Amino acid sequence: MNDGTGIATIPQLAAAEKNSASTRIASYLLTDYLEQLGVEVIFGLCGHTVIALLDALGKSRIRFVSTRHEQVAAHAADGYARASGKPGVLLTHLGPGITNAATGVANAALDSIPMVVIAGDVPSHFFGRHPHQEINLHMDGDQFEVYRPFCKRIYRVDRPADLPRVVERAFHLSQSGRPGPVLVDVPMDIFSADLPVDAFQKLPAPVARPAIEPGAVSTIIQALAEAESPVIYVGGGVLSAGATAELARLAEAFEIPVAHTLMGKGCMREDHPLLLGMTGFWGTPIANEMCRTADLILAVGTRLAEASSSSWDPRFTFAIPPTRLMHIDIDPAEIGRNFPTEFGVVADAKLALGSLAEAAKAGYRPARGGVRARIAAGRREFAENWAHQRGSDQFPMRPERILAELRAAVPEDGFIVTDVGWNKNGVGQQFPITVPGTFITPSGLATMGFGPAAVLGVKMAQPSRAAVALIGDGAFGSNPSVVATAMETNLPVVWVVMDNSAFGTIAGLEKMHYGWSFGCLFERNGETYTVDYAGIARGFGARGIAVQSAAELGPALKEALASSLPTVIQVPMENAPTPTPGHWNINDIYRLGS
Ligand SMILES: Cc1ncc(C[n+]2csc(CCOP(=O)(O)OP(=O)(O)O)c2C)c(N)n1
Repeated sequence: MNDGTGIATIPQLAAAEKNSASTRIASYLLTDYLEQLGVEVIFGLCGHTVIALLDALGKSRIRFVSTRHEQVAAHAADGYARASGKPGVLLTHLGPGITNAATGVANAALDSIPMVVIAGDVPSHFFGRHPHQEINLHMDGDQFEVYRPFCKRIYRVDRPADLPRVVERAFHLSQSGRPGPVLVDVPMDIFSADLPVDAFQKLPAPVARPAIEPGAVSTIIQALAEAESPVIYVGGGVLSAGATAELARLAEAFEIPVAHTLMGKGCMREDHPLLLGMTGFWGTPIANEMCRTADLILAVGTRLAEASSSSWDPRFTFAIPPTRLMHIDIDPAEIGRNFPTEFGVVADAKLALGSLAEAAKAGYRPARGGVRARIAAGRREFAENWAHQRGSDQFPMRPERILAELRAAVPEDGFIVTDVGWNKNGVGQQFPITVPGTFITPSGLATMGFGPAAVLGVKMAQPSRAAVALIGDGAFGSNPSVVATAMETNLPVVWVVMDNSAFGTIAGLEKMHYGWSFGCLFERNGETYTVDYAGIARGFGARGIAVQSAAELGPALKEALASSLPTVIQVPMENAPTPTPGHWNINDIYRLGS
């Protein structure tokens, strides 16, 4: 086994290794390792760079959900992560595969969703020769850079021996601290390389979440006890940390109203008397007002981002200062970014709220007797604006009636997955959520196309619970192939398509500022162009129901939820805007010219 020098050559070593029973092809070892990590499902789309891994997956216990577009796979992995609490795993081909998936991965990143993306890449021995489908305009084998702005970490695996370490790091990082996606970019030859059978040994370490120190608890408790009109302001971090019970205990102990962001919806039962509702542009007047006039805000697990903060304009949602801000977040980068912050704590929301609630038990009881009545009156007054619409027989339907029918039909623990448009804004503002985690929405990136696909992952994670995607026709039309995937995977999800023959929200915005909706309406030869979405569903072999009157929606929903087949319910809807009690600075920017 040598070339006469007595030293084995590299090909000889490789051949010897291949023959040895102590090595195995990397893709099979990787699959075993993923099983060991508890991965049950991988969403993705094939390509020549990943079939070595597909072969291994096909022979494993892991389910592979093959979608017809990588963005769908990424959103489905995202939905799976949100509904299961485990990282979503996505598999993509190189070049157009990884770029197609980018939107879905970025969407997960901006909502702090744990995800591991495994992408095939060109063979490493062809680096420099610009092989087929390689992204290389700045560097050879450079596709992983496309993910740099939104992934927590991007890895390109340059040697087979690095694969186990990189995969372990990816699962560790995606879930630790502030969760998010991590990319593992694998030149395809590495999937087929030999590795020692025990190469994948190291498991991600169990990590204790950062707690709040006693001194910080005292500081916050004292401030809350002394404040006259404090508000607890809650973001998605509270839900992802599973801290809703601790939140309620703290709020109740001190009789403090709770307002929330879009991602924070569900942090308290909608009928909790201390719940103000959502803030911001599409929020509620009482939430905006009590936040704006609070003397102290304790923000937890939120970025204090633009949409929920009325573009940080002090006239609408937050006037900080004079309001004092204390902020608890898992990510130090979030503290102090958007407002002057009196006190910041980097901690897990569950541990922090738990410690605060515990300390509050012992403490002093402020007399904030009028708070509940004021909240109830504020919520009632706003809801009166659309109360009559909830029973409206108008057809095309009023969106409020669609929400009312949906709430009546979907069990409390069922999932409502939205997209962007009236569905997201209206549900955030008007739809009662009582079970934490049942409202799933694309917040940070606000990606049209999320809802129809994410619902697949949600249902996969929680098959025994109802999963309904409430989406616009713009979103559904952008990738109806989700129905094929639901059929292939036997996922009886329900899509309720709010059909206004338009990218309605933007159509309304343009109309308001420019008097028309050029470029936002679905038209053919100057006439409204309507699509038979229910018929499309039937074409995929699924059920399609085209609702012909408002009265038909309730029964259609019941039928769909009872069915073992996926169902598209097409609901003609008036393009009525969602009320906007807050502010969005874009409205100060548009200028009508000639
Ligand atoms: C991928 C993507 N492209 C564009 C937008 C901008 N956008 C925000 S809302 C919206 C309209 C969505 O239309 P539809 O799904 O029909 O819902 P509707 O607004 O009519 O309720 C668009 C295009 C976006 N958020 N995401």
